[in-house]
Amino acid sequence: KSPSYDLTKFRLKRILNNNSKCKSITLLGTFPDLSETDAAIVVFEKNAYRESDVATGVSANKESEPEPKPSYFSTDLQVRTDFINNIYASFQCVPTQQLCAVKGTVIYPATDKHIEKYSICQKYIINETPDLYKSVTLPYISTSQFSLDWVYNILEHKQETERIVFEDTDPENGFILLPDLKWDGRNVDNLYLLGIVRKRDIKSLRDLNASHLPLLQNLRQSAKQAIQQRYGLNPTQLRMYFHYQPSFYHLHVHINPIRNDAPGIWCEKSHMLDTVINNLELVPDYYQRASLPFVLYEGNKLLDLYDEQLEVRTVSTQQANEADDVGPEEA
Ligand code: M7G
Repeated sequence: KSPSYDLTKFRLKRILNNNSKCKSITLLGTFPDLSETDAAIVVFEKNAYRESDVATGVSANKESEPEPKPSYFSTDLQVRTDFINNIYASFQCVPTQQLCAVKGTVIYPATDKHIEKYSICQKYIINETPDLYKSVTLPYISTSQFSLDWVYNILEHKQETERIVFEDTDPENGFILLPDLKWDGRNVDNLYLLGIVRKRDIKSLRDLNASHLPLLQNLRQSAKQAIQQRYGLNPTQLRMYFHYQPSFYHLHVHINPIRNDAPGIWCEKSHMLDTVINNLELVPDYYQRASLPFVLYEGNKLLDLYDEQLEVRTVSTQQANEADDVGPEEA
């Protein structure tokens, strides 16, 4: 028998996730009415806009229309002005009640596995100096990293050969261009290609120096040409970038159309190929001298190693507390 929920009786224990992009919040708590101990997960999610709700047709104002459909532009709309500056204006709008509905999802009783699934793991950003790279990151990635067999299979024509879009076999400056695992290969709108260099001794961005400029310039130029010929995409519509840290330590460039939010285009992880080339043109050993920020996830062994050195987790809690301490009355 389904329990009868009274959402207003929900008692919050912890926020599991707060996603500003999806406009959703995931809460862990209890319904003391039903049980003091059984865990409940409540998800609130703002609804996507329906195009029919922004209609401005005259029929809604006609007296002959018995029940006008709810519209944002009805007389019920409450508007508070944030500011008006020259040709720009910002408002807080509260539309008619029917349009304010929020989707609620409840999982009750929730198991530990549900709680894990609905929680985000903590992430931390660290600023990796060249010394930290040598003393912490490099020893770690030298002993513990994902296998590169799939990369070598591509380079040796053992796998995915028929998927190759373009190949330059030059041992120094050559590369293979082919669809990323994430792309279905059909819809050019979400095209996602990888440019994998032939040379095997460049682990990541960190290893790049001015001697690699011919390779990077060749990759940039030839990949753009090949993509224009094959897919009709203008070179100025492409984003080409490296990830730092990558998951796979064999140099490769991610390529996708700028108009599409490809999975994994996080600004904290991406370094544009154009910028990398420019940095190396200006400073030949830029990436051996630069501090490079990167993100560590809870559950990653490298996080434990950095925590021993820099107390990454503790610092972050202190900062959070300091931020919390500055309440509105003290600010
Ligand atoms: P990354 O920057 O090392 O790691 O990129 P990320 O996954 O954190 O972005 C590696 C890229 O290689 C990713 O975009 C993967 O989707 C892609 N990829 C991974 N594997 C195992 C394969 C594969 O077997 N074939 C192809 N074509 N792409 C892969």
